[in-house]
Amino acid sequence: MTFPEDFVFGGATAAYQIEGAAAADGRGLSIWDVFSHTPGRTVNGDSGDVAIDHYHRYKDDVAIMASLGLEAYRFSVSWPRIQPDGRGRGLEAGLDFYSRLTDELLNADIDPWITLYHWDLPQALQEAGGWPNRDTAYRFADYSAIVHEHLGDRVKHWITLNEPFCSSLIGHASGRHAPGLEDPSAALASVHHLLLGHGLAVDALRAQKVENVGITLNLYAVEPASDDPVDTDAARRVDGFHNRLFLDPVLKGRYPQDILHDVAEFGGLGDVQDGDLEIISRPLDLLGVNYYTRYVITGREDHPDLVGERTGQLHSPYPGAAGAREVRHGMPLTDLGWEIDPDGLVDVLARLKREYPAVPIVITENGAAFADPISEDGVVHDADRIDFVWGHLAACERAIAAGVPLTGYFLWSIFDNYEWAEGYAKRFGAVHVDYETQVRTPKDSAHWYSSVIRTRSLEQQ
Ligand code: GBH
Repeated sequence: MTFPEDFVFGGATAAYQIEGAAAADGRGLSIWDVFSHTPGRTVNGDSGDVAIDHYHRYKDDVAIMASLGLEAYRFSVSWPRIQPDGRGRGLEAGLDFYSRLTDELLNADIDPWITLYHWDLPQALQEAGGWPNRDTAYRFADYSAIVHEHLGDRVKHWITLNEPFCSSLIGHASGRHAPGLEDPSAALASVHHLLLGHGLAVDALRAQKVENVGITLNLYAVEPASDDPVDTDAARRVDGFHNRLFLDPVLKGRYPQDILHDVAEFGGLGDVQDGDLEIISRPLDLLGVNYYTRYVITGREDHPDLVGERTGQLHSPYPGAAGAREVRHGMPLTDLGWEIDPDGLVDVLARLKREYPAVPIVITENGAAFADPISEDGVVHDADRIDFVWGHLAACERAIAAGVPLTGYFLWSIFDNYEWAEGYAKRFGAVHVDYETQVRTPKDSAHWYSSVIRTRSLEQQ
């Protein structure tokens, strides 16, 4: 089978993970600057201060993407480059950077896709209460309007939020991401305010005649480890927090009743006002799906195959369901220990088709971290990454054949980059970056992906 002519093959990044230049041109601090500079928060104390210095090397980076034949590039805008304090008029230097990047991409025949928020909230807004404060939603809509005003003439695809699950529940419940809180009520209030911010931003962009706007969610295939009610209830909750708590309000205009019931003890989702869900469920032109793995879930504390501390008791991102834990299900692992399960992607897409109103779906991220040693010949032979992407693109083909309206795939990531709390130790890129010299070297997977794009097919690879 070949991919449809209008299927988009792209690559994705995010501002804080690649740009560096943290103090350049009046950029303000974000919650990730503060978090990464707090001792003990990230592996090796790594921060995005320098990252891959994309802010200064964007022309070289666009040239590399062009040489690989990328059709589209999804990047995020750093809010504190545009509004150092999270409010007020847009900073010229910041807007100019994204304008030059956009032009460079268009000249290279690469379609720019913008994510407005990939986790870097201005620290000044955090100090005013952050996402648990309703006002942040309005600040986000203002900021979104400014960015679209400057780039909307050239950028035709807009994503409001990247993975609100992470910003809310990892940032405020398990505390593994900025702002590093462990406060279930704050986490749940931020779920609602992030989604409200999404809806308000959609309205702001529609007022400017945006052509394509959507949201990106990180969705998982979730299933119970057994038929035991302890496991099925734990899996129901994990599916609720990861998938339905975000899909239902955005696509159906209501929160899932069972999860609302489970979190009532923490004050529910906080201050949900009349009319909010109408705003949150504005019609979208696309749904972005980031898919990485399947979770097989147990509620048994003594399950023999429990996965370490990530979903462990101490740092659970699931308010009221700390006992819900992931178990291994025997699939091969990436170097971050994530199980490789391409069939899970088919399951996620089939579920969207079955249970939600139809909307064009784009895989806005999929990829894998491996150690990626450089071999004697000076290149990275990342056969494991090729296998991973091949498997997931084959899953996309199966989903399309089954009638899922899947219209694109963005590899995470094009370049090695700063993997948040995991620092620089694990590499997601199709292009290797030497963090000492900033030299970029396409890995085998980059050349392979390039030929997939050229032939629009997985055959003969
Ligand atoms: C995406 O997150 C992000 O959008 C992207 O920026 C990131 O680089 C990429 O995937 C690869 O991770 O165990 O609590 O410490 C995917 C969801 C959220 C999965 C954070 C791993 C670790 C959190 N990721 N999570 S924790």
